[in-house]
Amino acid sequence: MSDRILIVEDNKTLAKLISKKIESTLGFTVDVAYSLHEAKLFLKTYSYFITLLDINLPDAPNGEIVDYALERENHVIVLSGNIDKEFRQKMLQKHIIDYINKGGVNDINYIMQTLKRLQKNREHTVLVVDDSLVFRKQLQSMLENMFLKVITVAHGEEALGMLDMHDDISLVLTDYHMPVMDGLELTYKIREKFDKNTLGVLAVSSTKESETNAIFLKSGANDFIRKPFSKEEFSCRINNTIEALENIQIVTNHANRDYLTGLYNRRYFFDTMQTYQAELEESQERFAVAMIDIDHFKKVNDTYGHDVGDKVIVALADILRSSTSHRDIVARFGGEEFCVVLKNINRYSALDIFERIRSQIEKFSLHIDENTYIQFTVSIGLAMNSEESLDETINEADLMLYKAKNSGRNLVVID
Ligand code: GH3
Ligand code: MG
Ligand code: MG
Repeated sequence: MSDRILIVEDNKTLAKLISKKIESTLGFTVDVAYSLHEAKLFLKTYSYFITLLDINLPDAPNGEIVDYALERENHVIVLSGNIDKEFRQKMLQKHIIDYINKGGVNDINYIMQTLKRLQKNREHTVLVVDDSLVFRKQLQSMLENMFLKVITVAHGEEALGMLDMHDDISLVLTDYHMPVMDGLELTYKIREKFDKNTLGVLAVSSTKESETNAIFLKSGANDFIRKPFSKEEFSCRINNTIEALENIQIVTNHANRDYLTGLYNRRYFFDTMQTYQAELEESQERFAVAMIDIDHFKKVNDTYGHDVGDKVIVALADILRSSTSHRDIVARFGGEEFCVVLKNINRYSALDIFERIRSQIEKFSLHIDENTYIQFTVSIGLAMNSEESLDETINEADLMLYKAKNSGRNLVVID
């Protein structure tokens, strides 16, 4: 995907202002053209993430640039000083992403927000559920123009199947009237499995059914859109819902993760272990708990300073993360102490894995500057879960860690 943006705008001061802002805050490479003629040269040379197009140019006074860019499959945002309603509607009927007024400080901020939104949309997938092929295609095309990834299905049953198969779907956009399972029933079913903060549901209903919208919201939809809708309302509602989900994710991350390393914190560790242990009740699956502590860490701080000490902690976190699977749990309990749970594993393999981690850390050296490389070691106390409680297993691992420290450090000890 291209990371270039083209601005076509004959007001040089404005063009430079927008271009500077985009380059400094969003990191895109920006090309600026002052006329249709120049724009054509750029469009022939590069492919663009977005083109920002002024519709009144010296050699193209009536938006000719918009058609030219759209014909070549560019993503277009129109910049306009023209507030004529009819003209605006005419432009919005074309396959453009947005129609933005320009000139004011707020307008420039809006452009930046829009670009940021579109950039992040590339990470989201929307599941479109509609029994009408025509409507499905139309929604798909609008969403794809907003840089969202799209999966389409024709009814509710199929939608539930898709949600089971794809764990990267952010938003379900569902029609109300559908055969087999309608939008409401689908929303109920989705909410039995996925909560509102991790998977958004947007319902599309028609204007005639105003009470349906309330029922949709009560059954767990995040928002609804009434048919017929304008392209602008559609994209605002989609973007708002996705943005709300992202914000919840940010807050949740702050609450669950350790600020320095990005690893889970102690609180989240116990939360997620509770869920895991509930899942385990029936199965014979065993897990290993390791308490890991850096050896003589105080010396690192005393010799090189607290900042370097922090870098060592981060480096260790990275090693632990990269040498375990995404199903395992790696948490920072505090200070220079970490707890790692390996799921679905036996005693022999657990010991093998932690022995390898210990030895990898021993060989690792952290580059601080030209003359400074830091090496460090860890002691690891390991315990397998048994009939006992999680607390007891952790205590056992702690005891083994104590033994490792007393037996000379840089060791893995198992009960
Ligand atoms: P041992 O081998 O017995 O574990 O010795 P140690 O020096 O690693 O253990 P001790 O518990 O005596 O010291 C731990 C030190 O870790 C003391 C504390 O200042 C430092 N520390 C705790 N949290 C942080 C942190 O977030 N950053 C840095 N840089 N240091 C920290
Ligand atoms: Mg102009
Ligand atoms: Mg220590």
